[in-house]
Amino acid sequence: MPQNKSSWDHWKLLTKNGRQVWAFKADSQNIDDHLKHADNFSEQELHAFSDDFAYNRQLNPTSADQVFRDHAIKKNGHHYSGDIPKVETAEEQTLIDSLIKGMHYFSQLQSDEGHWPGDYGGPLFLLPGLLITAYISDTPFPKPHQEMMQVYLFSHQHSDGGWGMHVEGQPTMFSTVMQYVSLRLLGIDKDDARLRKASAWIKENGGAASIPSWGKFYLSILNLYHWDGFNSLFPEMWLLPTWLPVHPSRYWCHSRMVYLPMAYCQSHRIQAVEDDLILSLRKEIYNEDYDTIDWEKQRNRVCEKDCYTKQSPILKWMNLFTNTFEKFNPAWLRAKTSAYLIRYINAEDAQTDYLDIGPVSQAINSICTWHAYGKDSEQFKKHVARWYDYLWVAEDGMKMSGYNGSQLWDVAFTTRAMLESDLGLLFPETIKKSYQFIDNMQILAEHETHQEFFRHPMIGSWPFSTAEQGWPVADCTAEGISATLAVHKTGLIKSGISDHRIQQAVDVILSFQNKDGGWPTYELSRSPKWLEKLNPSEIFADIMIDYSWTECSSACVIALLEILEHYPEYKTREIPQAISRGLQFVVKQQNADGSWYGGWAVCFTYASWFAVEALVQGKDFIDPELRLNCINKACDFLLNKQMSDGGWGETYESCSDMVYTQAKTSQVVNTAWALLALQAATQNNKEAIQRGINLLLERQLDNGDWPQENISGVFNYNCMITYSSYRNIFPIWALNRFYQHKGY
Ligand code: LAN
Repeated sequence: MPQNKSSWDHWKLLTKNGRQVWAFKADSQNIDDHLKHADNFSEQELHAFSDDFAYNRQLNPTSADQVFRDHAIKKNGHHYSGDIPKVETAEEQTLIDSLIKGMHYFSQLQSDEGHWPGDYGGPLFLLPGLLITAYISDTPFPKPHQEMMQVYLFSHQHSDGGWGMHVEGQPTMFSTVMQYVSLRLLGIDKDDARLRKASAWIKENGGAASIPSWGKFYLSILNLYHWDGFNSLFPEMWLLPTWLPVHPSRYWCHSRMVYLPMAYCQSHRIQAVEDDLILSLRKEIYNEDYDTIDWEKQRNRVCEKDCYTKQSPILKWMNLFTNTFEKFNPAWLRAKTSAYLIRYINAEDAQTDYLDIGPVSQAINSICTWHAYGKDSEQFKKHVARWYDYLWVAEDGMKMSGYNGSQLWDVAFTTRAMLESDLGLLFPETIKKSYQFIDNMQILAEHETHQEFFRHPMIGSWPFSTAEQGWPVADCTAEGISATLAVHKTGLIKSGISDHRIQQAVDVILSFQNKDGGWPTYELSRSPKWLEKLNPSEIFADIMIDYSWTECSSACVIALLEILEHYPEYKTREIPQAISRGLQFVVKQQNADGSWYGGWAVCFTYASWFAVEALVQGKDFIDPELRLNCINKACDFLLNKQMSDGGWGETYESCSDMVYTQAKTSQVVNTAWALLALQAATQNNKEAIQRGINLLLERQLDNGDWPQENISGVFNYNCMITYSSYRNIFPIWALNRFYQHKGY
């Protein structure tokens, strides 16, 4: 329910071509001027934040993006005045009314440039990274921002004093120490009751010495851990020949781009100046006397609440070597390494206009740039300007987003969901704006340094967020194509994305297919799977190389199938071959129980939907018996998991435990995925489908929205991320499919 409070109105989201920045007391739409009134506040106004943004994580730790949504409805809200098709049966009329209400509500949230801004929070280790960066570089955020960050950090504290790795997770050492330190950097007194509880949690669970490696890194930067306690990343590895499977250019791009600036920081042993706060913190988070800690002994210590991926014996051997090397490393070699690292960091900054690939590297690249060029340098200032692209205001306070947004992804899905039936055409302006946005987000040029710094060719691709962020993603390219074709099919648009550009996108998709037939996320798998044995993170799994995934593969297969239909003359040999190999990969990924594991959302219902959709549409490219068998098994699996109220519901534990984990109550997003799969399978499951549809209809709110339930997204098995638009997109899609199939 809307619970708008007066200080919510002090914050306003400004957007420009997909860029999103929250401004304090903005009086214009000028995004470059968003800090104009950041100093214009009274103490009273700041204090009101903690009342107005009061948040009860017991009710649901995943926030519902109410601030943005309330503002958008206030600004754009209007009654639906278009047609409402009149039909004979009451059931069908109810369905149509619900769909129109759902699409009308969601259309009002669309930005002028055509995307759906939204909360992309969830992980709790991101904001601390940025606050540590702000502290060491002495570049504090304006007071109103700081106050809102405090609100957020306290909003997600558990009653035992700790914090989880993500908003729904159980407390861990990594997260609890990170939030504790952040709150202290934000000026909260150590005797604050909430912080005393947190400090007690830390000490009871072994103290900060047992923080996992990423925490050791951040604490070392703050001069709260000794660099000797951090297993060396062996920065010199970057100078080894690139054909070696361990060369970092072969890592998954997210790991590569995080370990790159981390290696720079380690190579210089960057650390904050020892001030009173640091000295005091050393007493607050350790059980031991800080000065007596034997740091080398701490390197492999990990609090058991945090440990998700155990260090392998090979990694331990390798650490022995790299830590020893670190002691004897000649200065000239270090200087050469460091020069290479900063050159690479500069290239990534230039290629992404300082957004960098994600929130972790954005903050750490900022530290490197500050260290290399100083606080007054242009490079550092450009970094600081981009900090704000990663901040988001919701009813739980100000958080750091998991990316600079999910812009392209949400627009592509929404377009496809709405155009699943011709009811979507009742919203031509929404579709046109979406198309315009998709048009603007396609990546049309290569960077000068793309080859030198290991980038996959990307002309014609689509990114997950915005073109200026500029990292192409395989399945985002697929969704970009599918959405474009869906719009072209309607005849609504006369000119825009040309055949040539679509074919360029197809070429990119073809170039992304792995040897195993599947599709990865951003780049081909560049090393064998055994490299995973060197995963040093302790808290994430499968981060070392870019693997093939069921969802990414299915999305690419589906896009290629659609291309065959629209462009039957294009690449007549390669496309069918790629499709068959892709489908074989998908078949291989199926579990014995008929499900597929989802790597990027919760979880088995998500991936099973993608896989079933690909298998259904790919009927001419796979053995019919095999295909039918896989689809039937998948449907049996899904039917088996249907809950008594007709819905489906999984929790995030499905992702981390890799076992289907039933939620206490059904979830609209899981229900929609299961329904999309079952309906695509055109099986005789009418009754089950009808019960699921009824649940979606019942759960819809009066204003056309659906409630925000459990967190939907995930990465690296163990960290969850919010997709606030999923609660609208997928119910609309599933209902629209029901209408299209005349399922009533
Ligand atoms: C994303 C978001 C989108 C997601 C899909 C397109 C949905 C997926 O099908 C492929 C993988 C991809 C692109 C993806 C990869 C991992 C990301 C980038 C994220 C989940 C968003 C945030 C996450 C990133 C790794 C978070 C930063 C944290 C670190 C541990 C570096």
